[in-house]
This record gives sequence, structure tokens and C-alpha cells, in this order.
Amino acid sequence: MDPETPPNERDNAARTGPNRPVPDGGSSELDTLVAKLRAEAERDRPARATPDIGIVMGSDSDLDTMMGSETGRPGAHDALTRLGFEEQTDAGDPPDTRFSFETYVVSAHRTPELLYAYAETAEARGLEVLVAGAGGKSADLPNMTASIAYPLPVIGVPVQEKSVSSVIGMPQGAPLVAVDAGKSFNAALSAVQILARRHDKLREALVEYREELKQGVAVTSRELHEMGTEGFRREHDT
Ligand code: RP5
Repeated sequence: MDPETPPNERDNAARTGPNRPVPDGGSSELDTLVAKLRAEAERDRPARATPDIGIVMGSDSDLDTMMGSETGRPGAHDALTRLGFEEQTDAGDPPDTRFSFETYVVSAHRTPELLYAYAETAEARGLEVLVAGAGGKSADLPNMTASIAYPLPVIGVPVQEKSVSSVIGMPQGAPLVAVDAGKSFNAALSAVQILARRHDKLREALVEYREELKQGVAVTSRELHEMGTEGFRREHDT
């Protein structure tokens, strides 16, 4: 940013989410995004060229909770890359790995047309399972995504504790599975579990991950025992 830029414009440029300034001609951004999803649904790409898991969140303020951050809890991005997935950022340029995921911000209330376009096209665009997260007390993205994308399975992530009941409260006949507040890592694991029923490589990756988890607990247990509480704290800075 040019240091000559007035302070209020500097703030605007740094702002994310719904209050981010719209660039010139930006009113068509939404239409373009919707049209791109709909056009992609018409293409007949092979399975290995399309993302397997779709991740949507209500706002980029959900990003750390949904995908994980270096300082906070790991999230879906950590789980999926750990299991050999890569993030696909261009429908026409898939990553080399067999399994991939895509990520979008879709606000159920601010951009209902994008919610419809995303959920209506998900299956035709090759997605096998969706992970949808939103925060606040009206966290409608996961449940509306599940309703529109049906019969595609959707795993809901309440981004905050106060979002839990609005995510899981679905009426009979309109299913949604959900994890506890903030547990996007587990949501991603569950998504891979669904895919693993048809893909042995993913089953193996899940089993290997669990084995590493077990060994990790055993190492921690031995170290705590052998170092004692104070030594363990010193060693691990906890
Ligand atoms: C929800 O409202 C979003 O999922 C987010 O958790 C919350 C606040 O959104 P922003 O105002 O930060 O965009 O819809």
C-alpha cells in the first residue's frame, strides 16, 4: 500500500468480508461467480479433474475456524492436506493429486443466489461431499446447503457455540450431519470417511493417520511420565 494513501482508504483495502470495498465494475462479481458455477456444472470433466470435497463458509471471518490457523486449532485444510488432498483453485487446472477440495465463501443471507448456485451445482460439478460452516445465531448456510444439495451429504460446522442449534436443528426428511462447534478438522475427516468407502487409498490414509495419532499419545504419555510435570512443561512450553 502506498504510504501516501489516506488512512481511511488504507483501512478499506485491508478490510475483508461484506464490508470490503467493491472494485470498479464489482457489481457483476456475484453474477460472474454464479455463472461460472453454473457453466462448470454443464461440463463433463472426469472425476480426477474435479474437487471431491467442497468447503463453504459464511464469511472469511470463519476462515481460521474452518481451515485452521498457525496459532489456533487445526482445521479442515490441515486434515485434508495431511491425508494427501490438495486445494483446487482453478476448475480448468486440477492439482496433480487424485483427491482435492475447493473452498468458497457463501453467505446464506447476504448472497442467497450464490448459495443456490453453489448447492444446486455441487453434484454436477463432481463434488461427493460438502463441509459447510457458519457462525452467529442464524447459521443457516450448513442447513440450507444440505437442503438444496440433497442427496449430496453435507457435514455442518457451527463456527461458534451459539450456532450449534441453528446448524443441527433440521426437520425430519431434511438430513444434515454435524460436528461440535469449531470442529472443522473432524468434519473433514468425516468427509474423507465417506469417500473412503469407495477409495481404498483414502481408507489407508485414514488408518495410517489414526495409527500416528495413537503413537503420538503414547510418546506424550511416556514423556510426561519420565520427565515429570515440571520437566514436561519446560520441554514443551505448556
Ligand atoms: C455468519 O455470520 C458467518 O458465518 C460468520 O460466522 C458471521 C459473521 O460474519 P461477518 O460479519 O464477519 O462476515 O453468517
